[in-house]
Amino acid sequence: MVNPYCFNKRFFVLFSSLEKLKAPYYNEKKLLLLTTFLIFNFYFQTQAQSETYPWQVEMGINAVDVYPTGQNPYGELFEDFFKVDAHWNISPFLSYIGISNYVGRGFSLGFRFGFNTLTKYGPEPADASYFNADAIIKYNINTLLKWNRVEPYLEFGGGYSIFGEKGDGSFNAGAGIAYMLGDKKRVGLNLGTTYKATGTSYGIKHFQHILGLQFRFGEVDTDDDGVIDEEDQCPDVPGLVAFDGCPDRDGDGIKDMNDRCPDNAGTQANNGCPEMEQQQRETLNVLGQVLLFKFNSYSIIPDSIDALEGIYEILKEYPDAQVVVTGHTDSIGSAEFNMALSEMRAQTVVNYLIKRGLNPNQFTAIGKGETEPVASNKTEDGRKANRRVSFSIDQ
Ligand SMILES: [Ca+2]
Ligand SMILES: [Ca+2]
Repeated sequence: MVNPYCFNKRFFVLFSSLEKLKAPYYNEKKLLLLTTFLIFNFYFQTQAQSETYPWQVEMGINAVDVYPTGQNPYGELFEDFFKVDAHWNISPFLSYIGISNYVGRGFSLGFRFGFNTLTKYGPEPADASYFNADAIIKYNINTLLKWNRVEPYLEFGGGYSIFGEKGDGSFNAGAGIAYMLGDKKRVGLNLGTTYKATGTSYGIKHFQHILGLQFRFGEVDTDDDGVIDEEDQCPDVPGLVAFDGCPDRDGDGIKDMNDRCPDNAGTQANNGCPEMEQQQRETLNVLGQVLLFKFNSYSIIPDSIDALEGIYEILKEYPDAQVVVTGHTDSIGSAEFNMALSEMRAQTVVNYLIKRGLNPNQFTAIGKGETEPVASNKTEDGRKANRRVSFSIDQ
């Protein structure tokens, strides 16, 4: 609950200082001009920093009270502020409308228009129409408080009010509180009051209270992916709701930023890169088996290009795999010669794959010479099986 006494006292101090501020150069029109200038200057200098919903329209009812304004013949500032029945002119239907735009750092700029029918000036009966148009600079205190639904605010600005036939500019200062509803907090209930200090002798100082609904909209979604910028971790790249607006190009359930192979569907365990199936590992080794080199040479015979292409086709799908290519020979010739030869043959295969465009950092070429036979070197078939290149994949 707001303690009316504290509320009154605090605002009395605020408005008293405003009055003092104005006293030496009591020229409302200049002040109004200055305020308007400051608002627009501020508007164009402020870098627009989007809140979730930068636009707001509001509408509701207003009440005008000329009594607690410190203006003769009425009461002192804030005197009988809550004497609703006796002093307030409440317009019981839609009687004000406003629009504002968030410009950053808690500030919004806007306009508010209202009308009313006045039946009393304080205790005195009256019969006058009322109209107001105000330019507002609003500061949402919740920018500092970070409360969930309650948004207290302060506002300042300038405006023009017409009482019956007479109109006058005013310097305005107000405060209020909004209570935001729903999951998205796009709709709020607003209760506020504004003191309008008119300047000239025929102007009438007054308070205008408002009670209305606010509707917020205009959320920015730069990449148009349905996740607004405010909640979008990748605001400039279309993405998925499940990944806070970040993309998963290969659709493997691992978002691109965490995916070491963003264009190849993979597994979580392999950081988004595909895992090579056992069958493909075996195929690689079968192809390594049919690779033929010239006798005592590391040059591949042209007939083996198909096998090399087969190896390339498999490995290009696994840009993240570490591949150890091992050359082997049969036992004909010296062990040292075979060791060197096998390593060069492995390197020949790696060179081919790199030339085809695979990543050099994926490959290691080693030679095992005749040390790891898979068949007997005593038969031609056995020796043929031993002359091979094998592949070991580490992911
Ligand atoms: Ca977005
Ligand atoms: Ca992915």
